[in-house]
Amino acid sequence: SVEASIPEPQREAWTKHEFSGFKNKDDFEREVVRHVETTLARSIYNCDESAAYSASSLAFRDRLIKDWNKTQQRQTFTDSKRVYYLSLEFLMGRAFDNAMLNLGAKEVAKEGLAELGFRIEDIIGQEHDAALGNGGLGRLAACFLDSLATLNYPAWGYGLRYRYGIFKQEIIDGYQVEVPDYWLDFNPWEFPRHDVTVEIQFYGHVDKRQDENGKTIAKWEGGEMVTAVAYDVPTPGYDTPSTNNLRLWSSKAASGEFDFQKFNSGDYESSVADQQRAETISAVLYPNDNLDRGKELRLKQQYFWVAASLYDIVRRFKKSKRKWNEFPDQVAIQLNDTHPTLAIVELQRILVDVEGLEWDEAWQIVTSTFGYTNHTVLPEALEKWPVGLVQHLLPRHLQIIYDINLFFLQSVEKRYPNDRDLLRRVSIIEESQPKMVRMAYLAVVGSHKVNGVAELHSDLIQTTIFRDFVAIFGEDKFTNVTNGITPRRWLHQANPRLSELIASKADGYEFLKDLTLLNKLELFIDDKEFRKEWAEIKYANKVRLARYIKSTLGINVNPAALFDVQVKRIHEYKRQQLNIFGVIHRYLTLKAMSPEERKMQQPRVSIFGGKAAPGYWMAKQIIHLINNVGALVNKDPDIGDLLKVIFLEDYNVSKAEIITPASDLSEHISTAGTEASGTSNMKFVLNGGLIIGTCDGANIEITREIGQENIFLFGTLSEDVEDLRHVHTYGEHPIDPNLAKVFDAIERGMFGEPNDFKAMISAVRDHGDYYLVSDDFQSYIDTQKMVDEEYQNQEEWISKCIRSVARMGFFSSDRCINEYAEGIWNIEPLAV
Ligand code: F58
Repeated sequence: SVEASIPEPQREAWTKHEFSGFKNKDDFEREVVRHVETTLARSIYNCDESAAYSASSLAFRDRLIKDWNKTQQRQTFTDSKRVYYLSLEFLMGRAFDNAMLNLGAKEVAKEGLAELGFRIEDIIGQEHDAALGNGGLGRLAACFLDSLATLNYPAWGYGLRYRYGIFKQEIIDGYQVEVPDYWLDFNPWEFPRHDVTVEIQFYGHVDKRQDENGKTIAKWEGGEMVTAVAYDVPTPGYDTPSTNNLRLWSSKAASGEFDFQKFNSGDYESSVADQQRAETISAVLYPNDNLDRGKELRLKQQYFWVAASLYDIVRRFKKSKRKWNEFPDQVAIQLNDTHPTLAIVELQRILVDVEGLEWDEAWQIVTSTFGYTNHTVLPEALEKWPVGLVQHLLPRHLQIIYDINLFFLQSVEKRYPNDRDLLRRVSIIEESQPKMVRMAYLAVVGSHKVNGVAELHSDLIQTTIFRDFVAIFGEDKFTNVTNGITPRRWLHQANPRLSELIASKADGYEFLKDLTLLNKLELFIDDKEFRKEWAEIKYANKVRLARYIKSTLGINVNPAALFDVQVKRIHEYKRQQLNIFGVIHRYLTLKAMSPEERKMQQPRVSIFGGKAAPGYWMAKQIIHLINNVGALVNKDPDIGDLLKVIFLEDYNVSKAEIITPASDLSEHISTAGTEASGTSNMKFVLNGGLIIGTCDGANIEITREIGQENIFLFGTLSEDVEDLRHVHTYGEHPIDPNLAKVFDAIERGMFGEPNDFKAMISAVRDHGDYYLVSDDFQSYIDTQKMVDEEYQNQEEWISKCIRSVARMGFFSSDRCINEYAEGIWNIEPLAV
């Protein structure tokens, strides 16, 4: 047992005084008061909500770390295989509510806080989101951590501890303005490990020599050192003591780097500058989604994080005193997109240069260790780095990349002699001006499994960007793992009343651990009382969102109207422009009606939210147009409650928890073939909303699961997209007549200065309509019309919602993690 490892003379003292956290309301209150008085040095007289939040979360943190310790000890003791999830982004959102629910202690905390004079909702509202991610990819990593712990898998996440997460969005005069998100003022959820550090090297040169046996030895020398410091964030599972670790690295000047010489001679500025340069590495999250911009600092971030994580993983492995060839039996590493691809090169470097293994043996270990998940086929998002930049920053790594490429191309040449074009196509080095390292190819070559994130997407990568690699490595290397979401946060936490209602029909809360149990709801679809409660909960969630809209924007929306929501990053491929053009079309149609006709129409609130990358001008214009449309429509007396257009500022995880349960309809309308999966589509359906969407990403599997009668699909199919684009470029393509009317209204200045929206219109009319907005417009508005009609029949609508929820079991991130564990990582759960 773990305890037996404590030496006999000390065992009693250690075990007797073991901290066990709070067990009941009284204990909890005592812990809160203790933290208020000692950790925060305050008292009842100046304990405001912020202090109460700090103290309560510290009380929970203490409990988490207890379970964390147990989990880690057990993993070390059983020497079990672990998976390491490498992700540059973890979009965690708030931790307090989640910790309370996962530990099953929310009631205790609620009552305790009430006795201390606080409402738990107000305390939860004090927490700043941990927003270390851009969108879907980062949130997926967070859902995975929740599932890994819940399912008792031995797993660690590795990421960067950005001082600034994704920027805060303000809307000023209808435009997005970015404000820095400094979130670390007070963060009770992390444990700084000032003793866990790694020295990371950059720049310098490589010295190649022969040793006494004639073997070439490469030495990477000189350059600059930066220190990585570990910060640990315990991540609890639901209804299990299993608590995994998320280790985030922070950069600081290497010890000795702070130049005392300069400091003593009075050159404070340059000695401080060195320090700041080191700290810059982990300072900010790059705010682009689905766009790769080759900035040196970004490459520095990647190597810094990858090198620190691998050092840590290898250090842990070496403690076990096993042979190197057992490494893949102990360690699985998953690359969340290509951002950590340098890990492949770094592990090869450690094994060959530092540990002295032969190249082939090392490469065998490396390729058995890594798995790579692809999240996009958009060409502009595929990572490439200029060879010159890699050479400068990581000279040894570039040599290794060239060797990996050489051996790979030799093996291809052997199987396909004289196919020079194939070699050019699959080379890790693109022979362009300047030459580029293709990170996705490196990731494919260096991993044993490559997966896409939804069926359509996995098929597409195998037939487009990785087609040649499928031929070379065989189909078995490529697989699909459809994304999922954690029902703990996205149902139980975001929609507690619905979760409770479901529990009352599904024999308790077991469905939160086995989401397929939702199918028990099918039995109650016709149960009058149940349907009534269901409808009441949806209405209450809409009232909550309406209040939020009122308090932030001062606009009254009618909770009885159909709430139509599109919240996600703003991007042309996600087609918020199609949505807002549709809204304008609706407005023009309503305006043209007589008052009697208008009375027959279904009232609607169109709700948008999402951030545009700061450098993405077109996305910012889309936000501007949405706001200008809202400004006109929302105060038009002819229209009243028939149509409201809302842009919610600063969409993030905690706001998603309010918005998602309040939708009747949500929009997932990307051009077919562009959205790898989407995950908010799953969240909305799980919360009893229907969706309007294209045949893209996970929408297709959602349709398969819930039935096509329960989803509003429209638009071009992915297999027809390329042909249409071809026609746009080389043939005639008249604009859809209804869309032409919308453009006309914009150009007449109905929504402000028409010049502002010229580029948006031109993209469709004059520049080939790459995203097929005009092609899909008529089917989009026809489908929206069907939505209006079907919504009028509330009984039928509610049936569809319930039936959909009942069939959503497949989309739990637990199912998804089990697939990775079995098909890619080969790891087993380890109960604590
Ligand atoms: C998203 N990618 C996909 N990338 O767009 C979405 O379809 C999918 O559901 C999700 O991943 C999870 O698989 C995404 O969010 C980014 O934000 C990257 C950030 C770093 C730069 C490149 C894009």
